[in-house]
Amino acid sequence: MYARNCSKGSDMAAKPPAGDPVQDAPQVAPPQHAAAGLPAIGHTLRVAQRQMGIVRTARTLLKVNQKNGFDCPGCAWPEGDERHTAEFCENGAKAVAEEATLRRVTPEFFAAHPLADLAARSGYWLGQQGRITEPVYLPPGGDRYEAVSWERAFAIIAEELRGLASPDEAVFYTSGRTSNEAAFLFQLFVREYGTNNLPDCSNMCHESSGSALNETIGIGKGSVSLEDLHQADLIIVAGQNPGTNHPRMLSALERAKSSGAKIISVNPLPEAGMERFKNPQTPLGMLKGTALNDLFLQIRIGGDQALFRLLNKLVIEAGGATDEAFIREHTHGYQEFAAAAGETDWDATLAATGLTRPEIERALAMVLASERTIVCWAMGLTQHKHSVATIREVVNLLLLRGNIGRPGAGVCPVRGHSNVQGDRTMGIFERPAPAFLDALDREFAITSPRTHGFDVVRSIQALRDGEAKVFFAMGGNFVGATPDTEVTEAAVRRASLTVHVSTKLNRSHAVTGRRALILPTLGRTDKDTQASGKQFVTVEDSMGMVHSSRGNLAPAGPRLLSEPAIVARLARAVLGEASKTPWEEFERDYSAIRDRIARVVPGFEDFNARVARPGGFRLPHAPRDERRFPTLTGKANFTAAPVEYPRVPAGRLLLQTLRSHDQYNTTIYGLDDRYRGITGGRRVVMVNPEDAAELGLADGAYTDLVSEWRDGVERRAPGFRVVHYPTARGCAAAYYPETNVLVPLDSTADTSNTPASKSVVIRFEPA
Ligand SMILES: Nc1nc2c(c(=O)[nH]1)N[C@H]1C(S)=C(S)[C@@H](COP(=O)(O)OP(=O)(O)OC[C@H]3O[C@@H](n4cnc5c(=O)[nH]c(N)nc54)[C@H](O)[C@@H]3O)O[C@H]1N2
Ligand SMILES: Nc1nc2c(c(=O)[nH]1)N[C@H]1C(S)=C(S)[C@@H](COP(=O)(O)OP(=O)(O)OC[C@H]3O[C@@H](n4cnc5c(=O)[nH]c(N)nc54)[C@H](O)[C@@H]3O)O[C@H]1N2
Ligand SMILES: [Mo]
Repeated sequence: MYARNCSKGSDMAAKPPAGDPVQDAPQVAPPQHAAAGLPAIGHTLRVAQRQMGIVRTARTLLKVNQKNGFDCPGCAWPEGDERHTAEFCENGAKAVAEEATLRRVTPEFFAAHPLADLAARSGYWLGQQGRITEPVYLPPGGDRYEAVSWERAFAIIAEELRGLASPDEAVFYTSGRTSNEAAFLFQLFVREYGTNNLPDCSNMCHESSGSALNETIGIGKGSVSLEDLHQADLIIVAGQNPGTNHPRMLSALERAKSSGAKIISVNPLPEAGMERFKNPQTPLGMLKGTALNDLFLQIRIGGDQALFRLLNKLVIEAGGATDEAFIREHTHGYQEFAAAAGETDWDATLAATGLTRPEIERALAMVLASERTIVCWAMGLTQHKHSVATIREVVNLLLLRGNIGRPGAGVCPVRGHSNVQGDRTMGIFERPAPAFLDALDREFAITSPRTHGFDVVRSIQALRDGEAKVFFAMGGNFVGATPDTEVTEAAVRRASLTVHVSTKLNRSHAVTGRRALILPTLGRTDKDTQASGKQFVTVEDSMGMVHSSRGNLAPAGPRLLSEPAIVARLARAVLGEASKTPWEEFERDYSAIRDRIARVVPGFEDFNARVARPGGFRLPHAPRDERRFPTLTGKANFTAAPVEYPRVPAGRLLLQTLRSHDQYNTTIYGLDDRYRGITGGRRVVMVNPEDAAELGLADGAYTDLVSEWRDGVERRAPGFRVVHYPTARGCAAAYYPETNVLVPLDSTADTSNTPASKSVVIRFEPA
């Protein structure tokens, strides 16, 4: 079979569509070797003032991550116990500015911009239009959205949901900004309605971490706190770009270094933040900065399982280097693992890493010199076919030397969206644990469905195949963030109804079912007042700390509803009198929701009282707290999977799709990627100069990227500027979401089913 798939959607177009003033014309300078510092502050204030003006900028930025303020809608990195006046980073400030912008998208805007116009715009342009102020509806056959009342909007959804042959024909997606309160109500409503079809952004993000950690240590969350990072001897940062995506993490790494920690970073790219950090909180930091990396391992994409296996083999062979008491008392499967590690073929495995033996030996020496080791990771480890096996191999390394469940040591998957971890804790999951459903059923006298629901990839397949007909999104940008853009967009267009609860416009609003609704909602920075008075919500950070968040700005418009209010009203419209759940009370007073969470979700006992304490509270974590491992064996499990790595045919490179410095996932803040030296455009492909020479790709040349997959379908992203860049040999890098069109829907990680968006085999064709 051979088919040609040339992208037409605006997010993928080679040139901006006619009428879209955003010009993509990348300029290239050498990459930088330090992150943050003065330029970051200037940049922050410029971006913030452009969106919010001076007064609002000051009022807003001073409240970010304060104990009486709101949780930054940027990343999920935790706040320390002592807070600075400015407890935010450049990219957190951009996330805040995007939300607290003074620009507005009103019903008049929709009257002036028919759907076809929205569909022709870039994601950047859509996001720049501002906050959505009123619910709008696209009727069947309509050419544009029109204003609609909330009552009518909920009635339309109820009519569609009630008309389905089965509740399993509806899909309810969640992005990771949703608060604990909203998430808990959302999953309750969806289960009362009758389905577990609760896919979320986590399916595309840290699902591989959850799968690997659940199996090996018995809980799918990280085991370290900020204090642990400060106390570590060795921190390995693998597959993560904290300078851009978790800038506040650099302060923690700096502090660890000042107490003597060593840092190894494992990455195909030399990311500026890991090279040198100029701490904006200290004068000396601003001037000189701190070099963070002690060792940079420039791994080949997908070579991490091989690297960690080689390290493990060497640790075992070193003799006396393993923590025998810990292994005996707390682990299972050591003998099998040691045997498998012993048999590892050195040359083939080393080739997969792209590293040299001396480099591995330097890393080994650092591992052996460390009594307290932490491994941090993000998307560079989770978005490959063999991601779950890779993360299990990371766990093996930590188990060998007893580096879990003691201070300064452990696993640290660094989460993305600010409440993605909390949403999962609240039950946003297509494969919920029976114990969770039992507790939910007991509390609300309902019968939750027990069959597993659809994750993100299965949801797209179900929409494509007509198995699912209604698509409802609690935030996010489903068609922008998911793989195989053309397949996904066609799938979503088959729906009878698409609904988006959103703060701002994005591509998903332009790709609709037969009917569509946009429901505008409050963001983190907005004041939330309900019948019982001013409300706050709660979130859980990447390290299991739960704390409150309260916005202080006048909402973007008088007709916005909060997410809990939207779910409560939707539930009443859909479930009617049959539901005995007190939805009205939940909308009136969120502490009533928290009382229920306290009775359903373990670790939230006495929730309202404990979250009232400044800084909040830490959720229990058996491996960290008591070296107890609630796995199937009752011990921490060594696992001995065969070593895998991507095979790339001659003349092809392995493409990773990643973030620039000026974006938050599909929200594009600007066209620059400052640390990588790229400005004014996003359609670039970074290629090692030696590979480029072999492939005849001159710096500055324009090329189409064509992905090759076993289904024989040719996926093409046209018009990328070649940038010679110091990435590992055999590897290439380009930005997401422009390159999502290249990621095949069926190319996913084993077990976790996460799209393999960091392992795309591509060839180049002159544009
Ligand atoms: N400003 C900002 N902050 C964000 C986000 C944002 O878009 N903008 N997104 C948020 C979200 S949802 C998430 S999940 C996180 C994402 O945070 P990251 O995971 O840091 O994001 P990516 O840009 O995808 O970067 C992946 C990193 O892994 C490296 N990498 C790629 N392939 C491999 C590999 O095979 N092996 C190794 N060892 N490394 C590899 C890349 O070179 C890059 O440095 O950030 C969160 N924070
Ligand atoms: N190729 C490729 N694809 C990827 C990735 C990759 O690295 N490469 N990364 C994946 C990852 S890690 C993730 S997490 C996903 C992200 O997937 P999503 O979470 O679906 O995408 P976002 O771009 O974060 O969603 C942005 C939209 O959320 C809405 N929004 C913002 N704040 C709020 C709020 O407070 N409430 C509500 N209701 N809506 C709000 C706005 O309308 C905004 O346009 O993308 C994944 N896709
Ligand atoms: Mo993410």
